[in-house]
Amino acid sequence: MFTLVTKTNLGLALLTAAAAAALAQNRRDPMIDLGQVPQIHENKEQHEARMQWFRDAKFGMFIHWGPCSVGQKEIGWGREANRPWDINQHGPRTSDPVYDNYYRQFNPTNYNADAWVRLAKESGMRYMVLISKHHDGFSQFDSKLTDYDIMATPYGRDIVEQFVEACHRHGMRAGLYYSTRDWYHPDYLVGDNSKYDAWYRGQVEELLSHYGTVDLMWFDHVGGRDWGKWRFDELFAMMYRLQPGMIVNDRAARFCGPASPEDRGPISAEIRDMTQGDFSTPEGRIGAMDLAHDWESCIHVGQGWSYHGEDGFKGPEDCIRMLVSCTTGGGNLLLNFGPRPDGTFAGGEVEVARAMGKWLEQYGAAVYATRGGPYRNGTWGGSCHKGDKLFLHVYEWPPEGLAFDALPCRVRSAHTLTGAPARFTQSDSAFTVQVAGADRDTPVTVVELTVDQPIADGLIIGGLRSRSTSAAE
Ligand code: FHN
Repeated sequence: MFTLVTKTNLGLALLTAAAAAALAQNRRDPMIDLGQVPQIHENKEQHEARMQWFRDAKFGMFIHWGPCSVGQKEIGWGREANRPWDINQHGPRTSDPVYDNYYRQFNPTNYNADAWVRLAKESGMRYMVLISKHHDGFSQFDSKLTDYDIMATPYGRDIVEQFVEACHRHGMRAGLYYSTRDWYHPDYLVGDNSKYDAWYRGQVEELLSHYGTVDLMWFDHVGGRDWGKWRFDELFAMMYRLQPGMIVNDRAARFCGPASPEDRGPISAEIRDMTQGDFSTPEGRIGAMDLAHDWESCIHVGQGWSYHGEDGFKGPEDCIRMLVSCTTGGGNLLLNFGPRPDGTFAGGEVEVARAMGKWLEQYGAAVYATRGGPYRNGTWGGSCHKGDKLFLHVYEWPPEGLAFDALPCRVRSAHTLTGAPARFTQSDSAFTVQVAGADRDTPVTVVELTVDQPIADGLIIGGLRSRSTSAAE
């Protein structure tokens, strides 16, 4: 993230600095001087460098796993009790004795972090994000700040440590998910929340101190609406001190926002912008095409985020098209797997992983390290580019072929990535392309155009027109 400080912003910042000081009086420690945290005021070049791997990676594995898998209950949300919606519910919590005691049965003796990372690599994934603590409050790592953690289970070994170390061994980017929302912790949102706020930041500090390099932090909402209940300045300053190159999603402060008159807003534009993180996180859907801001769609393969048995998985072709739609729209796909209680993946998930890996072996050159556009993506497919190559990913072919707005460059040649000819016409007003029926592929036909000059990053020039009417060359 980087912010251009204009006169207006500066004035606002000065005005709210007084508010910041006043607020800090309510809390033990003075506000952190975020001007001393380079990542928060990095320039465009520094930001581009920090985001490079993420933008090139395109495809990651999300993993929702915990003792809830023992009962096939949805992680966090599977607690039957008075689900403690965290907003304005500061009263006694009703916990679910069954859900909250699954940890006593949790013994994933078949958990093999190296096997997980190998499967992710086989599927063409370039990063992984593992749940370290979900809303249910259970810590999948050896935390000195709670007894409700993996060390209290029959398994008794640090899941997160094994995961991060396996990522390092296999050259896989390691991400950790952490839910600030905590429906188990007795101090959560109680009073000024200062006890819980310090506790959860202590856990994040454990995660970012004990396991070596963490490439990505994936937060998942806070509760309540009162920005004054949280010290995000302390959180981000600590994170970047421990992991200078790490990137952060947009949910560290998500759900903060006034819901009652006494709720305070962000004490400065700087804090508000900082907590927006480095990428947005459309969930359960393909993000809208956006080449100006980084984004990542998170979507589960199974019936829910965590394990719900051996059926009900999305098919490989749908998942391949999801990856293509994210890539051509300028974003990433974080595809979620929910391991069984024993630490293995269900067959339906392994099938998707292997099929996507096979597809990427053939077409990965048209995905990895590309940038979205220039044609607006849609139900037809989408486009992306890299150097002098422009790739058209086509889901559906009208019989007469495809017609697009004119390109800002000349096409030198065109063929499918399976080596078949692609016939095209180009004029100052249109570009058309056609591939013979027998040469089309499912779930995507990928056409590679060689152009006489690179397509500018961020350029969108409209998209598919009506069906092609011109005779293709
Ligand atoms: O409530 C969670 C949900 O369980 C899951 O972890 C997703 C993943 O993006 N995040 C929250 C819903 O937005």
